[in-house]
Amino acid sequence: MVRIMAALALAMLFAAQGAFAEDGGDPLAEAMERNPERLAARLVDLVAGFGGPAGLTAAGIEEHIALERAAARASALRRLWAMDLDGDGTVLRAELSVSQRAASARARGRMERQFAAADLNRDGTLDGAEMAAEGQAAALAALDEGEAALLRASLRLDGDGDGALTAVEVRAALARLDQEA
Ligand SMILES: [Ca+2]
Ligand SMILES: [Ca+2]
Ligand SMILES: [Ca+2]
Repeated sequence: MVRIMAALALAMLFAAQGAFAEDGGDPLAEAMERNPERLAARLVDLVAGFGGPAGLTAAGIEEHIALERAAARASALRRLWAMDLDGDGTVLRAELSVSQRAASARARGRMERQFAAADLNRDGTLDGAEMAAEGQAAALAALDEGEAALLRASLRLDGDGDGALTAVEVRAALARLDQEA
């Protein structure tokens, strides 16, 4: 019974991988093919920045994704909150106007655009939920799901299978690619 379950689990895993490949959705293979040098530089930087003593683990990759997104979210929210002149958690069009008067000509247009994009229900006010949504959109624009999938998939280059990716393993994977080409 246990063996049947195991065989079933394996079959399901391969079926899932097959479906994944048919989508053309192997972000790692695509990135390696497109620009191997750039991918290697990116991954080696990531290993250096977020890797532990053994290398870059799945947890380290998630930390990197979360930090990148949080930084983008924070700067988007900071821009919006800077316009909340009375600090009540909403930005009225009147507050936008005062903020725009204090800004450079170039910034005025950008503020207008950001305000319009964030005002989802088009009532001329940004409420807390709209600002949070804008922050989340900025976070995903900084590091989208495709990029996150690529970074997560990079653990497949973990040559010794210890769950941690090292710079040596990244370079070895690219060297293998060179030999195959
Ligand atoms: Ca306000
Ligand atoms: Ca609104
Ligand atoms: Ca390893």
